[in-house]
Amino acid sequence: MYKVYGTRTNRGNRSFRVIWALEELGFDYKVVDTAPRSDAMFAVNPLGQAPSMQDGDHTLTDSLAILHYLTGKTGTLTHPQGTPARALVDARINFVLTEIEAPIWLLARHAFVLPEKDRAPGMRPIVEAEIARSEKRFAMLLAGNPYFAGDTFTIADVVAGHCLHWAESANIPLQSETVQSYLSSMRARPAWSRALGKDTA
Ligand SMILES: N[C@@H](CCC(=O)N[C@@H](CS)C(=O)NCC(=O)O)C(=O)O
Repeated sequence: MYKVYGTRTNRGNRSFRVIWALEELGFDYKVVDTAPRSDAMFAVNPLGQAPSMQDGDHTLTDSLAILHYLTGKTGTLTHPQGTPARALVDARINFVLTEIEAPIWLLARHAFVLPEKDRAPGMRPIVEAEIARSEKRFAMLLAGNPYFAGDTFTIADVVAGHCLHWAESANIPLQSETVQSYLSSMRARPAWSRALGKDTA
């Protein structure tokens, strides 16, 4: 059984990506409720960051590395290395991490992660403008498809669904109807509800 160190909340915490993917893949797992930067988190991740995951004697860190590890077990939710389909999944993930996650993380760092003395004021309008721009580009890449990387659900959707939801949780309103409707379809997935510990519809 996999042990995820993090929390089931999807209000930003990246452990939700791992839990959601575990639910999509139908793996047995348990969540060990562990706060970032707690002693318990430092015990399983030298950076003290969530998430971390144990598979037997092995401890894995970084949400994306863990997603790739899990998909490597089944060959599902992504495509084989060395194929154009895989390159598309990876490109979409990189887009989300650099153009959506990075600005939201910057806002979070200067709101509550960094020590108060290191926080810069005035981040919110800058970040909102960045996200507005990224949303337009997201909608353009989605191009009317139900999924972000090709015609099936992949870990690119796990990362995208989580980050878009995170934006809303951080009170960054999503302005694109296309993006809103994509996010609704991700939230409607039974595995999303199960990942939150809710009954499935
Ligand atoms: N690239 C890492 C980032 C992990 C990360 O920054 N996690 C946040 C919680 S979502 C955290 O633990 N922050 C506390 C800190 O950086 O000190 C990943 O994707 O797992």
